[in-house]
Amino acid sequence: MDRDTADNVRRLEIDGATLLRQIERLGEIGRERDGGRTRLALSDQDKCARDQLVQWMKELELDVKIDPIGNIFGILYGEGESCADALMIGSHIDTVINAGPFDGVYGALSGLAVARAFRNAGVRPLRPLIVAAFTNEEGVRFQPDMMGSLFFTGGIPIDDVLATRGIDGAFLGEELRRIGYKGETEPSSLVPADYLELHVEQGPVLDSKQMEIGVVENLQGISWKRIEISGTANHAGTTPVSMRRDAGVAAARIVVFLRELALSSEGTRTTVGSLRFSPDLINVIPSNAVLTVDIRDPESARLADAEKQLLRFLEELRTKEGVELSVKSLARFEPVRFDEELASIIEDAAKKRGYSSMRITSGAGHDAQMLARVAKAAMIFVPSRGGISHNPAEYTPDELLLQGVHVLLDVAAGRLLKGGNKTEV
Ligand code: HGY
Ligand code: MN
Ligand code: MN
Repeated sequence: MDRDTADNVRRLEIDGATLLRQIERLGEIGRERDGGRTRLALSDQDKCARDQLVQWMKELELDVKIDPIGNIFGILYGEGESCADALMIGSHIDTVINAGPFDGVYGALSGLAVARAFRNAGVRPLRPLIVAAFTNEEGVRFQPDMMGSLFFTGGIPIDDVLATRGIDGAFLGEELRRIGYKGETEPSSLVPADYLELHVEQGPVLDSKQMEIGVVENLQGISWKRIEISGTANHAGTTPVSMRRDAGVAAARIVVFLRELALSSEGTRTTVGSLRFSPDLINVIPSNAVLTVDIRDPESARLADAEKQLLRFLEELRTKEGVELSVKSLARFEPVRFDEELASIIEDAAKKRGYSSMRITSGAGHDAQMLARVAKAAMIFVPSRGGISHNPAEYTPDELLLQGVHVLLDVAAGRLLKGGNKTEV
């Protein structure tokens, strides 16, 4: 490594105070009364956070680009203008309802912190650094999740995206135009060589093992479905069980079936997060029930088997309860393995900083799983206290947040100034 590079690398420092302040500032947008925040994709609150992120990107004189689904990119150019050999550091700033402060935001703002380290040190990278915030990672208003990065990597056509109808009846394309984030930038012009994403683990593994850094090797497969059950409304008092076509009981049997499936499996996780009856009245047998199913497994075959078991169960239910059922797939992503070279560079960087680290599977979905389709992609985790996330109680101490971004800086500096990692540069 030549002397100049070594000097450049030594001059790069994360401005931790600004990063923590920006995380706090975004956490104020969409505040709920009990401490959480809600910024559903393409909502007014999401727009507010987007505007704030774009302003911070402009303060760093990054070249801000918006693509047709509203993905936001801030570019710190290298020696050339082409992004073909760029390093992208990204995540998301949309949230679930009543979310914690770190999910997504931590990774997007840490990318900004790396760009700030270069700006503050007056160091120009050899290759461009692109900071990205992807649209609709959560997928709770518009399905599927990771929609922005799925579009960016060619996994869903723009017409399908724009025509997507949300759970509130809004059309994605109209919402994108309403908040002023329907951009023109051609995604293919920004596809990077490498992609890094820093994220809180959102699960209990690192915290329970007192590990400081998670080197994410793989990410489990995801299957989302919506099931609609049609029965017959009838009087709660007069109708004998034998005459009932009870959509409510059918839905409840599905919930219990999925729990039993998870308990009897080696690693499948199942969740019914949303369940609605109608007419939803105390003395009327439900004529209709709509529920969502979230099935996850790191093993592709086991995930497919779980889906088959569910469909078989639904067939039996149709006869047993005399109800009609329709099933709509909302998301289906195979398990993903991340780039081993980048993972070992992350591991080295953690070790050289003296941080404890372990290899880990991501239980949550992330934009990195989509970027892995087009670039060398890897993720760095920091612990979530008690494994809590998608909950206002989501918490990671400042010191651990800063350790994560230091590892990110070291790996990024290595990729942007040479081919190795910061400590080898
Ligand atoms: O569902 C997920 O894992 C992510 O939060 N979108
Ligand atoms: Mn996330
Ligand atoms: Mn999330």
